[in-house]
Amino acid sequence: MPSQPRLRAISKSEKTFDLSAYLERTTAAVNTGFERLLPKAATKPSTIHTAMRYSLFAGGKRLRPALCIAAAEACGGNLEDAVPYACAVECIHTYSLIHDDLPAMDNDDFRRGKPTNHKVFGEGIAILAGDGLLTQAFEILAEAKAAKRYPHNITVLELAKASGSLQLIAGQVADLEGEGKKLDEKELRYIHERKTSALLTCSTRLGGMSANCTSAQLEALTDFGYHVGLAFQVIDDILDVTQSSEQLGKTAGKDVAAQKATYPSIVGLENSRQIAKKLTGKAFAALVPFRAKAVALEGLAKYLLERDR
Ligand code: GRG
Repeated sequence: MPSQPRLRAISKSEKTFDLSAYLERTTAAVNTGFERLLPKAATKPSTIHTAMRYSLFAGGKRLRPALCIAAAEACGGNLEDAVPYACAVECIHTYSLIHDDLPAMDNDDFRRGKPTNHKVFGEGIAILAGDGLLTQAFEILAEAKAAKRYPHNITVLELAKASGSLQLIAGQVADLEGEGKKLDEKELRYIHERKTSALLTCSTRLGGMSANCTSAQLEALTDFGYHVGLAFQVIDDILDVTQSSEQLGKTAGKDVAAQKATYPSIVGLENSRQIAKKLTGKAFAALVPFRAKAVALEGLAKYLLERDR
C-alpha cells in the first residue's frame, strides 16, 4: 500500500505547522510587496490606480501567493525572492475576477465581501482596472530577480501561458459557452483544469523557479499544483451550493442560477467530496520528494480541502 506511509508522514508534519500564522506572514509580505510594486492610488490617472488597488486589497484569501511562497520554500528558496512572483500571479487572479464579475460575463455585484469593481467604478474603469492588473503582472515579473536556471523569458512565458487563450481564458470561454448545457465530467474537468488549476499550477511553478528549483522539483510542483487546483475547484463548486453569500463573500448559488455544470450537479455532493479528497491525496503524494520542506504546501493543500469559504 504505497499511499499510506505518505499520508501518515504528512499528518505528522502538519501537527507542527501553524497555517493561520503562515497565511498571515505570506499575506503581509505580499501586501508590502504590492505597496512597493504598484503605482500609488494618487498616481495620475488616480481613478485607475484606485480601482486596481480596490480589488487587490479587497480581502482575497491570497492563496495563490501563499502557494507560490510555500513552493519556493520547499525548494530551499526564500520569501523575499518569491514575493514579486507571488504578486504577479495575484494580479492575474484579481484581473480575472474583475472581468468575470462584469455584466457581460457572470454579472456579479459582490466579491470578497464588497461591491464588485464595476459597481464602484463603473464598467469602463473596471475593464481598464483588469487590463491594468494583467499588464502589471508582467511588469512585476520582468523586474523580479531571476534565478540562474529561470531567466525572465522563461518566467514570463510561464505566466503568459497559464493566463492565455489556451488556459485561463480557454476555461472561461468554455465556461461561458457551457451555460445551460448538459456537460459531462470530462468536459467539466476541461474547464476546471484551465479556469482554476492552470493558475494554481503556475503559482507553485513560479515559486519553484524563484528558488532556482531543479527540473525534478519543478515536475513535482506541477503535479502538486495541478491536483490541488482541481481539488480547489471541486470544493468551490461544493461551497457554492452549501454556503451562504455572507460566508463566501460572493453570491452563493450562482452556478445553479446560471445553469452551470458543476461537480455536485454531475456526480452529487458526496461523490464530489470524495473526488476532492482523492485529488488532495494525489497532491500530497507529489510532495514526498520535498520531505519536511513541504510542510507549508501540505498545510495549504489540507486547508484548501477543508475550507468553508
Ligand atoms: C475573465 C479571463 C477571465 C477569467 C475568469 C476567475 C474566473 C476566470 C472566474 C471566476 C469564477 C471561478 C469559479 C473561478 C475559478 C477560480 C476561483 C475559484 C476563483 C476564486 O478564487 P479564490 O477563492 O478567491 O482564491 P479570493 O477572492 O479569495 O482570491
